[in-house]
Amino acid sequence: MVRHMDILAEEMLKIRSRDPARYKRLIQEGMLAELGFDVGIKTKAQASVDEVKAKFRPKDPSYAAISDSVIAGKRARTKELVATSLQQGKDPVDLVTNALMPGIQTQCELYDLGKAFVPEILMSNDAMQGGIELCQAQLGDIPKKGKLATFVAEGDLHDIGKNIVAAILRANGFDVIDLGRDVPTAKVIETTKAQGIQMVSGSTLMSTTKAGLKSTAETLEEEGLKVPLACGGAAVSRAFVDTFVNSIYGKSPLDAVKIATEVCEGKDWKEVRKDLY
Ligand code: B12
Repeated sequence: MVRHMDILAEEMLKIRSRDPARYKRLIQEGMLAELGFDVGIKTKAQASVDEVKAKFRPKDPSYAAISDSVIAGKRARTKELVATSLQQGKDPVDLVTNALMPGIQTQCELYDLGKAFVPEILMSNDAMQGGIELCQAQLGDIPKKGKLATFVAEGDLHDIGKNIVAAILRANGFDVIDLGRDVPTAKVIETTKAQGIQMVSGSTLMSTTKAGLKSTAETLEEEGLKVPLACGGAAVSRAFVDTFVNSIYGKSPLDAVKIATEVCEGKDWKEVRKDLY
């Protein structure tokens, strides 16, 4: 029995360095907590609402007010606060990343802990989108660095992260066609051909829908389009993405920007992996 636990602990340590998101999820699902290990991560029962809020709360008071307003799901108030910050000269990309995103991250973690519910998530998402729209409008028409498509894998309705990635890519000068969520591979291929897409960004949050990213990357390759797939989202790990061709793993929206920049400069997926991993 002890031997088995040792093997499990060793395996968990490997997962922790290779794929922290999966490690955290396994812990949250209680696998080790049930065995009584001190894993250094609070379980669902332990983390309080205040602790979760404190974890993501921006230090800048005006950013904290925006984040709080997103958590409260107040679209009009969020827009008002974002408009004031923009008038005061705050950078729109910084506002998306460091004021709006912490709000939705807090709400998502609270939901995961059973301390927020579906309507609250959707209202927070709506409030965040209101703020994002103002930030995008402020950026105006900047010369485009390349043409991209974003989508969420077939069967998956989680689109909050994909929306953030699309917003950050646009804010960094890319022309982005957003195909939405629950998108079949065939739709991605069709758009890529018809619109002259240079890179596709795919997201997924469920283990059951990860295969959609693999099939999309492989089909893009089989069709000879030379269009790589940047892959991300909480269910996706680098270890998984490295099992198929024509794909590059990224963790954050800024990774998506780095990948898109290299691809639109003419690098292929193998070169981008070498540069960014
Ligand atoms: C919000 C949420 C929902 C909302 C979704 C609303 C919406 N419009 O998106 C609602 C309530 C509808 C929902 C429904 C369900 N959900 Co849900 N949901 C979540 C929750 C709490 C947060 C997800 C989220 O938005 N995170 C925040 C965003 C910002 O993070 P993100 O998407 O990962 O994106 C970031 C990065 O990954 C990165 N990124 C994203 N894409 C890309 C792409 C590239 C190229 C790069 C570089 C980076 C990148 O940038 C983003 C910003 O930092 C998670 C739990 C959690 N805490 O993660 C569960 C979770 C994802 N849901 C889960 C499940 C099971 C479901 C349901 C099946 C529940 C049910 N039984 O009905 C349904 C799914 C229905 C379906 N067919 O899709 C599971 C999935 C388990 C698994 N691993 O398979 C989770 C993990 C909860 C859990 N612990 O069990 N859910």
